[in-house]
Amino acid sequence: MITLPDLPYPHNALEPHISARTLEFHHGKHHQKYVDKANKFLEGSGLAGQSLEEIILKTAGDPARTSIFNNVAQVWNHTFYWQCMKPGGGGKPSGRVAEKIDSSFGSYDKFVEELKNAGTGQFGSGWAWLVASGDRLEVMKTPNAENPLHHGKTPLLTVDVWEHAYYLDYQNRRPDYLAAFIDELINWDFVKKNLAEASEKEAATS
Ligand code: MN3
Repeated sequence: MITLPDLPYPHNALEPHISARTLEFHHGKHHQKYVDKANKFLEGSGLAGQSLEEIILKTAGDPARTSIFNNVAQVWNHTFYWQCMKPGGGGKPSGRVAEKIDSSFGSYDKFVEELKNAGTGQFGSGWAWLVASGDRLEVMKTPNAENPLHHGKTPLLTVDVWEHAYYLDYQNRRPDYLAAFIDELINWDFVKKNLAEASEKEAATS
């Protein structure tokens, strides 16, 4: 059984940038519904009990298992997204993450521009990501439930650009939500941890 993980902070912790009401709906209704549907579709599939990552890799691109993929990937994506934010986060990172951003994008400002373009340029629902690909970092966007794992990339950071993530607080102003996410919310400690794990994995396989 897949279960809904707790939010890593209280519902009001990200105010005024993301309201308690948004998190109550987004976590308590949307994320919960993906969990419930994932469990329903996994029943009798032979995949129940495997890790979310394994199920994502095994069902991606399989038209017969779209419902499993969509719901399991959305469970994974949301669990990851909550951890990408913290109260008092955002702004320029430091240390190894900053070095990697500079060497991959040229500067922090270029990275911000790319992430904003990915987030606003994702037509309809989806996600914008910072990923590790080999020894470089890249920004990418994915539609709907897709995530970088089945594109052979390691997710480091994501921002949910489905309307349900920002509509109550920003209505149609997706760029304002993205700016608040980048300037006020990004949990760089989480990105740093993900980057360290990606580097270890890269070293072990090369
Ligand atoms: Mn969402």
